[in-house]
Amino acid sequence: MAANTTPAQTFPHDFIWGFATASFQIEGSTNVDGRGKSIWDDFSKIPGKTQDGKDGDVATDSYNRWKEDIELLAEYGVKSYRFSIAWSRIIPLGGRNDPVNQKGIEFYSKFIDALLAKGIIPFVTLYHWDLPQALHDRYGGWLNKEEIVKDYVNYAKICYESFGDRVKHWLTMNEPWCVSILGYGRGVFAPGRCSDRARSPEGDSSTEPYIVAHSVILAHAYAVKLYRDQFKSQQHGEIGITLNGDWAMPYDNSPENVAAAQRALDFAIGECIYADPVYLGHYPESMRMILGDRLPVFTPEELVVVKGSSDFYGMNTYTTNLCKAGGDDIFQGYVDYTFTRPDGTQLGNQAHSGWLQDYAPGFRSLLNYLYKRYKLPIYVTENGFSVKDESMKPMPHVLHDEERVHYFRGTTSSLRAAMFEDGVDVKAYFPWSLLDNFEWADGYITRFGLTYVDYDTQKRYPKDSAKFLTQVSYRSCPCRLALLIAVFL
Ligand code: GBH
Repeated sequence: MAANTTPAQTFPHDFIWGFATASFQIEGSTNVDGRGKSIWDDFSKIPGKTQDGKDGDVATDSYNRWKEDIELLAEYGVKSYRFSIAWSRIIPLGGRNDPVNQKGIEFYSKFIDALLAKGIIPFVTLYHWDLPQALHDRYGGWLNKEEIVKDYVNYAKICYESFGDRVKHWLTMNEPWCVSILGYGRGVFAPGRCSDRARSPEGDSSTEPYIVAHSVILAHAYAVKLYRDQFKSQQHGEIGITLNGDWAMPYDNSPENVAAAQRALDFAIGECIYADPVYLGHYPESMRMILGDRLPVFTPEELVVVKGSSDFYGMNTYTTNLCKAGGDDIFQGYVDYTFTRPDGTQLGNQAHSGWLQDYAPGFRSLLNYLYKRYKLPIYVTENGFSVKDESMKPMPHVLHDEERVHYFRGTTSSLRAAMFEDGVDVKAYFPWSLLDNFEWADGYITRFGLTYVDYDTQKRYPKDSAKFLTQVSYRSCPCRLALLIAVFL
């Protein structure tokens, strides 16, 4: 792999790059302008659900500071910004017969206009985990396929109608694996349901995640169908889903660990519980063998809508796992993950998040794997690193986030190698995240920002990683010319 870049390896002029965030992680102002509660509002307030006991009421105060955020994006010179819309700002009670909140529409509308005025392309996620609480209370939210699919499609429709004249890039769902497995299997994310009664009074980890997964795929697929049938011909946008997935390598060469790594890809990392139905039209065999009739069946009619329901492969990826057969975690397909190699060395530098180490070659491998398997252009919609103990570091030292710079030096170089040496068609890259923000069950302790947020003052300070990404990786060049020269030399 090329360690350094040459001019010919800079990104094509239509390559989309920018930074990403999500509504509940940054907006705060949970109680203003008619917003209804989301399932994270109360969940994050239950003692023990977030590491620091903090909630999303203020977050990075971006509902108030949106102009400042756009200024920052413009200063960074990004081409695009990936953000999400809070369903419960648009329809406070969530449902198809519930009132629409004009103030919510106005907020995102002026936000989109302001981005466009700065030449920044809005890249919009419709659902980044903040289900309206009212739908959860009314009929069980994602557990009720008949209702939720219709309500989600109605919400999507309002968004296409309100913003689709200006938004040309839609993501229906962020990381449905997390929605189903973390929300209804492990019970660590809202609504926090699972079989462990110490954690949750209700829930069934052996069935609910798959019911939820099924609803989420169908809601996505019918929202895409609606867009394609009724909006695309006038609005000319593209739409797809974004899935989480980390690269899996066998712990050693033993046949069972080689098989385990493939099973991890099939099963646990989130690609195939969604990707195979969406892109190939069926669940992977290894999942069917383990889960049997727990996997809900698509009717032939549903399958027609699900198959081919994404214009591109939306990919969020952070790390690589070494895989060993065994363990009791069905959500990982009975595969144990480790970062420690057989010789005792670590795969890479450890992040603050226990599940994350810096291992750039895995990023290149994953891009190749997904491109070969699904044969669609890839949009990398998240990729990032939490520096260990960053919350404890003093200013201005904290701004010199060398480990994050190292991470992005690696991933951007892997990205180039995948594109220019391996021929993978990657069309977009969004590092996570524009800002330090509400890191779900971690509260504010774990920081993924390229911009440091001082939560006492809400002031934003660019970290070295932001400078690295804007100045080094994407340096636009007279590409065509450089390429021609390189070819003729
Ligand atoms: C992204 O998910 C989210 O989209 C984003 O909102 C978040 O801020 C960002 O990651 C950083 O965390 O140890 O069993 O709890 C990344 C995918 C999948 C990574 C679940 C963490 C934890 C598994 N995530 N995984 S577990």
